[in-house]
Amino acid sequence: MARQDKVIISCAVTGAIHTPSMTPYLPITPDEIAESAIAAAEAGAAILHLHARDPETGKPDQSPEAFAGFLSRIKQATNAVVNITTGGSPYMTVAERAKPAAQWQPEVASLNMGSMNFGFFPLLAKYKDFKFEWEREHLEGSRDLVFRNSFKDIEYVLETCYGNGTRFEFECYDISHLYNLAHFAERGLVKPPFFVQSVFGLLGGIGTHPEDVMHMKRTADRLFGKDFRWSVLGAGANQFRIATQAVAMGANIRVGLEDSIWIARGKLAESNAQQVTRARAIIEGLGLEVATPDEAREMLSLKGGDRVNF
Ligand code: KMH
Ligand code: ZN
Repeated sequence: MARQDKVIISCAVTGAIHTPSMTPYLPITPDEIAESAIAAAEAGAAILHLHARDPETGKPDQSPEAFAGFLSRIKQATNAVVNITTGGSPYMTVAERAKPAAQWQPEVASLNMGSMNFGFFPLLAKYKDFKFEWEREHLEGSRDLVFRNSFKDIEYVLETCYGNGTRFEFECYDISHLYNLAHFAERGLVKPPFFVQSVFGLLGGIGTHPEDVMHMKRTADRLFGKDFRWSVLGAGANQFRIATQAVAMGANIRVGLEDSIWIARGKLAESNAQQVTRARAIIEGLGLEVATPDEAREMLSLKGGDRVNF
């Protein structure tokens, strides 16, 4: 892993997994997403990972127009790097998922590096009442949900986005996804430095044991040497324990309500900024410094905030 003096905080503002009935603090409308993202940037997030939702129902919406309601507002109000999801929702096709990043040409887009079962149905044990019918179906349907990211799907995202100078947050939910990234690197279809986002704790992906985190780093070190920047996210209640371990090991971290709606055991996070503030405290508590957006651009070789299409 490349040595680094500064730690990048990414904030994933709303995502497509949590639903409105789980927390009143999930940003849903374009205004809410913009305000929450801007506050997260002010709290120290250098990168904003963004999804869009239907403003009436909160259902994930991957139309490019759904992103138009907040992208330029965020760009005007912050210097943060905008990262547009190509994961969308695991229920969508890759062609649908890639559209917003292809159109808006952000500095960073996510790129999911392998297929996996994606089970969030265990949340049905916790949540019984839903404001919108789609929420129950969304959870129930994940018993039989494969988040499809075949080699052809990954090639498709690369073909539609790489030519725009967009670079990637390579989302790796398991060790095999690192090998898939190494395969694309070998073919010369992706260029270093690789921004590897290791995801821990989703049902269908790698677990949350400290050994899982160690093994992810060991494997990435062996495959990519100095050619990668490592970032880590822990899903759900594991978010800050994993973030702390990872920062101590030299990683960057991702937080945000996409990944966890909690700030402490049984206590909902009231904003993305609250989680970013906690992430900052962890980094500074370990004697390290938080990277600014421009430092993140330098570390990840990004094209610059003036070269996006919004
Ligand atoms: N929901 C995260 C665990 C994406 O947007 O590309 C994965 C994610 C996918 O962020
Ligand atoms: Zn996402």
